[in-house]
Amino acid sequence: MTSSSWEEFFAVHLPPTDFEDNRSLLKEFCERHDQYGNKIVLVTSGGTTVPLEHNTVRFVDNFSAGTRGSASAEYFLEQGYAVIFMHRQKSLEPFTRHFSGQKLLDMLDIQERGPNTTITVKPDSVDVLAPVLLRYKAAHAAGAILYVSFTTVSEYFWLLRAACECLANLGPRAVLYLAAAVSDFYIPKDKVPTHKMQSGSGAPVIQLHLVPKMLAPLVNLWVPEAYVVSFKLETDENLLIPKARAALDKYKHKMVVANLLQTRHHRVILVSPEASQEIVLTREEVHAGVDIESAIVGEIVRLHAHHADAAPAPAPR
Ligand code: PAZ
Repeated sequence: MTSSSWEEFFAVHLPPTDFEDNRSLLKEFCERHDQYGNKIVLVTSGGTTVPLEHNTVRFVDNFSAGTRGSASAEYFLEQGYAVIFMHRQKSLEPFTRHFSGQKLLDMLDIQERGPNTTITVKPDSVDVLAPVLLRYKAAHAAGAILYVSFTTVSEYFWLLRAACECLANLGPRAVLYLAAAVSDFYIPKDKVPTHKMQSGSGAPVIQLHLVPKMLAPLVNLWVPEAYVVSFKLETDENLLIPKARAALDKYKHKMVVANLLQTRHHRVILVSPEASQEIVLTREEVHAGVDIESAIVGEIVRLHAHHADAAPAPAPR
């Protein structure tokens, strides 16, 4: 498998068609919150795709429902952060995640009386819906959350770099919480066929190339003062901590949240250069619907405060 540099990746892969619109939204959001001295977190969420055809019928996907990212975004908002929620299109989103599938429709009643139709929330659903709706309305009224979405790995990288360029001005007030499951492999643009692959042409041979490691320029060049948290997903327990430590040694960022696919919703390990801390939900907590993201975000917010306090005062602009 071959790999290209990150510069080469951006030179070869053109920005997505809605890129300039998203860049303007990101710029406006960061400038507005920077003016008030707010903290901003970039939460990435969901998996990226690698298209096998330009007119894409098939693609390779990365596993992630967006549970981690969408829940975490809500807890960062609760802690007073402005949130850029950069997510895979159609993956879980903050607030609406509580009512996925048929849950919302099951909470409603409908009465048709002649020309008047009334829709009401069932009395026993008000207590469930109201707190989420209130937090949703408050976040939107305050302009505290911006949604931007990606599908392919190339769209993800273009958005990630654009968000970093806008966040750089915030210096240590910015947090990057990179929970998305990003493909390590891709097919270079010139090797992707234009049209749907035909079975009549025989079994296709597909060579995947290594995606350049964007964490290196991100930490060193794009947002050198930010508090950067990456995530490490493994399926083999023996690899988890060694790989998290190796990432910290290599990229010199602040934290790796290590998790196993099988247990990710009730156990994580926060690995930092100085220490490692396990967070485990009890059986009762899992049963009661406690989100592990509440504890993860709480700890990151605490450590970020130290990071921001320890940073030298910003130079006047
Ligand atoms: O989205 P989800 O809740 O189903 O899963 C979250 C996760 C496992 C994708 C995330 O915690 C994570 O580890 N992201 C990084 C994955 C990676 O190593 O590429």
